[in-house]
Amino acid sequence: MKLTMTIFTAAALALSALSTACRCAPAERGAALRVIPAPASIERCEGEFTISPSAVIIAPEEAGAASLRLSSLLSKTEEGPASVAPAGTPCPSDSSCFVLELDPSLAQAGPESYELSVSPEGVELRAPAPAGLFYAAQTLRQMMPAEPGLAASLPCVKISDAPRFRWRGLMLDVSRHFFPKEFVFRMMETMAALKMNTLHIHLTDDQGWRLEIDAFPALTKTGAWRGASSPADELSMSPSGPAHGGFYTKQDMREILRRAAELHITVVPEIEMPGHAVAAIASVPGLSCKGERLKVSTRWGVHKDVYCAGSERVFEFLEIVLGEVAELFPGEIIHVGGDEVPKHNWRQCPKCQERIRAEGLANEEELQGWFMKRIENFLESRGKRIIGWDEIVEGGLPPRAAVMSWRGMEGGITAALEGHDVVMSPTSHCYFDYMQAENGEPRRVGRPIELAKVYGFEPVPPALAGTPAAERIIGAQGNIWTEYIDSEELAEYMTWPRGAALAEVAWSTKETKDYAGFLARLESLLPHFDAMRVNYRRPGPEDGANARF
Ligand code: TNX
Repeated sequence: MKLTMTIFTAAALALSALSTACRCAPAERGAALRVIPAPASIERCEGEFTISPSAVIIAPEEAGAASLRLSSLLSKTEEGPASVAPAGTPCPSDSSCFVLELDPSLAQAGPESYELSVSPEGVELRAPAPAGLFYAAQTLRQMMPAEPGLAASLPCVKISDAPRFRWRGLMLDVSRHFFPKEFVFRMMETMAALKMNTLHIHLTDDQGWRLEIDAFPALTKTGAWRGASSPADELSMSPSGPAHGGFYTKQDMREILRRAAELHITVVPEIEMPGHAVAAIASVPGLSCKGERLKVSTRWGVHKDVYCAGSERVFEFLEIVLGEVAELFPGEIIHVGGDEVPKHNWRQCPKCQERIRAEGLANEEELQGWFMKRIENFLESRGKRIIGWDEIVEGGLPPRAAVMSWRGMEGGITAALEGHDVVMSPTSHCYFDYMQAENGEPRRVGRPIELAKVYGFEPVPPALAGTPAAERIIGAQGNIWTEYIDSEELAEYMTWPRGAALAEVAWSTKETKDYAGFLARLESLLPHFDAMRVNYRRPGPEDGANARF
């Protein structure tokens, strides 16, 4: 055994001497690897690496998910997973080896960065943190055939990669239509394959409350269910069809969070306030200005009934709810909504008017600002930060709040100039509930946001480019609102491949962006979607390389 090892080590040394001599050159743009999002830097080297059926993964324990992922990727279905050996194990001579290494000297490029080197004698994945190793494994996955387990060879390359933005998000609206946890797992798997790292889950709205709250069982007993509404036109303001409902128990959410952690995804829960709150108002007495009994809404759009800003009961309620949410979700950020809040009831409400007087506020806009600041204060006491839709800019931003700019880029620009973190998610490029082409789509919702349009999105607006405020733009997000998305199949169809275009917007450098190249690489990604049984819209002639929007 010792002798074999010595011979093997000598052979490996000889090979590594060869590999240093191996010639590498920067990859031509068009000849880039078939990987989405495009890595920051790729060198193509001579030769290839052949994966043997007995591949061994040599990895430190902390690599966890990355090594498991690689092992299931390399496994032949009949043979079970490839073996994983602890760091330092020498590569057996009759195997091909994938060596994963945590290397703190790479820390400067950030925890999600990685280096991947494929040479004839082996594959090396190096990163400063487990997230980087996980992304290196995702890159390898796309370099390999979509069907796992086939004998394969990889072109020799040296990749050095890191994300442009730290928030690479998708928002899933589970209120308008509920999607079970298994669907959330699938969505996160697909996101992770594209190096997206933030799932914003829109848990409450007028049409349904979707998270169990121990202190208020009525929120899900009543608030998670809406009645049947009279059949209406497909795109009417009413959710036509049968009663609808569902919710996540705390246990369900813990499972989602466990999966998310394995996939290096942060889950940002959204608890909407002060508007989009009819499901809560219908479930717990005393939350609205007028105090009348409402039903969980069976119509879409903006509702005039909102939480009463003058009532202490509302803050007691929200603090209990947010306290449970803060305890359940490990991420630092909680989304508190803030969009589309009609001020009509507040104008008529003596308690709201008294609050305006007592707090010395100028008007109802400032009352919303005061509301959000009070909530921020509470959440800060629980170690959390808030993010809200860009309307929260109008009433005066809470000091540490981040902003999600949706009505355009303006709210985001103002917030960034004031020193707040901003996620860009404008309706012009990022609304995945809007249709994907003018013709032939299953639902005609919104104006078309074509694949090329999403790909062309630039999260840093010209007004900020080159200024220190540009650093405040922390990322981009696609939003899957589900008023008209009532099945898992349709949700995936609307999300992919536009989500892949957005993943590239958020990860890749501005300089590597190239729509024609993206389309070519997409051709190799779609079989991976097929293998994962993920539905998507196949790009049509209208999405071709010349498409410009
Ligand atoms: C606006 S985006 C909304 C949502 C709707 C969406 C439909 C935002 C903060 N509010 O409540 O679902 O448009 O596209």
